Amino acid sequence: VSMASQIRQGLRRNEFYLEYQPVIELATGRWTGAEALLRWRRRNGEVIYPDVFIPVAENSGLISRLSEQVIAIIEKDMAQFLGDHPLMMIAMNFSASDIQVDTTARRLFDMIERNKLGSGQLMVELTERMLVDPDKARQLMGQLNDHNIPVAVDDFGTGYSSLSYLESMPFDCLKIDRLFVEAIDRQAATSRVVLHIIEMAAALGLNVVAEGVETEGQAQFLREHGVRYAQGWLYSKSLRAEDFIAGYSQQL
Ligand code: G
Ligand code: G
Ligand code: MN
Ligand code: NA
Repeated sequence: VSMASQIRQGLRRNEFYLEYQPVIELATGRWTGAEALLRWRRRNGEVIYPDVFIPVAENSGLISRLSEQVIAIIEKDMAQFLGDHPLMMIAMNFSASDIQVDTTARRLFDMIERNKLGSGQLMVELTERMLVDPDKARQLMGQLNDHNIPVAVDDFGTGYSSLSYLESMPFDCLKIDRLFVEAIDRQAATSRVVLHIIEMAAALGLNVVAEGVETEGQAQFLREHGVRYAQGWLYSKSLRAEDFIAGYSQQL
């Protein structure tokens, strides 16, 4: 049986769910929101990660159904929580196809409207590598901006974007890939690259989230250089919705 038909079956059986990795403010350690990360638990108990099934879904025309599921799950898990906590923000990952056709974006607009969520309570992440069609990307980002949905460039540093290219895209936020965070305090040359990324983001007026923060040393370095937000195992791994909400209440 092909993985594509297993994904179809998984969709029918509601085997997909989301985990939420807290995003924290580096200055205070307070949770400001989360990134939603898709998971697939098959009947046999096996958990499959998006690195495995997203590419298959992309290549078999199933990705928009998965993105639709993601929006439906965020609504079920988080609409109430977001309504009660108007400063909280949940980020979802778009795939390359979600840029080509605006179906996913429109479902997101409907969900936000239906739940009367505030400006900036949902964010969309696009990876650098998806930006191969700048006109399409700019068009989608314009639509998202019109609906008060901030857009983050994800995995920043792993693609080929130049400063001028980034500047031509209406991003609100830049997520520093964890490969760069890992190198802080270990590899002098890569640490310097992180500093360039931070400076560039500041010049463009972008919020910065550092990903994959695992040590207090990394957090210290990022704080000292003006990075405001972070996610990573130092703070929390990704959590089931109920654990995220319980954890949030505890840290207040
Ligand atoms: O947590 P982790 O191993 O699952 O995430 C692996 C990668 O999969 C991340 O880089 C993330 O961008 C991607 N990913 C996670 N959830 C989703 C999703 O809902 N949709 C898409 N397109 N990608 C996702
Ligand atoms: O969208 P994206 O590529 O950024 O998804 C985040 C990925 O990073 C997920 O696979 C998540 O499980 C993983 N991750 C989150 N925090 C950490 C961390 O502190 N260290 C490492 N090595 N991986 C992390
Ligand atoms: Mn992401
Ligand atoms: Na990332």
